[in-house]
Amino acid sequence: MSPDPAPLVVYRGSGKTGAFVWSPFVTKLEARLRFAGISYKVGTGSPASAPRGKIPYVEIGPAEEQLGDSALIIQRLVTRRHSRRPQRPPIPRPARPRPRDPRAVRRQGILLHRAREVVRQLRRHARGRLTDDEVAAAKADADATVFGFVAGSLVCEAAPTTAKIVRSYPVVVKYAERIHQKFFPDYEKWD
Ligand SMILES: N[C@@H](CCC(=O)N[C@@H](CS)C(=O)NCC(=O)O)C(=O)O
Repeated sequence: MSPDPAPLVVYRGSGKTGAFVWSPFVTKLEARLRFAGISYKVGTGSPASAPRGKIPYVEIGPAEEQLGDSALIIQRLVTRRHSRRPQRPPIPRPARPRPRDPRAVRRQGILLHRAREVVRQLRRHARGRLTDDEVAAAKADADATVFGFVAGSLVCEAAPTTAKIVRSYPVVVKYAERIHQKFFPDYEKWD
């Protein structure tokens, strides 16, 4: 078998394997890598040996380049690799021929004005400038972040109050269970 062209090691600050660690940022990163189908190995590491003084951090490729911060790692390994150039959706132009009835003309003018306003608003809020791939990536980032914090809260024995608050939202726990089942079947689940 040929060696992995870009071996990736995620340092989690714990030697435990087959289980979530307490850090929400570590689980956020692991979730995002798994959503994108990027395989990785886990390593222990510690904040003291991390490039930014915090876990998670990763080591990439044969050169063993180190990179810290979950958001920057995700941007480097997932978002940039999968994103395409954004496309600008066209602003609707009036259909021709125009109806002759003056009331219909006025109504059409109002509708068109509103449609253009909606497109302008979308562009202003940037959604209208995003490709479907970019929207999917943003949703996956959000899922990974929420999952990281929910799973982190549920496994962290040092924060029982936080776990209790999370458990008081059964929908949130079910959401995390679904992600666990689909993407982390090899990991022990929280109690
Ligand atoms: N912005 C960082 C935050 C990472 C972070 O705060 N990690 C904590 C563990 S949850 C840590 O390493 N703390 C150790 C320290 O600050 O000394 C990221 O997204 O990776």
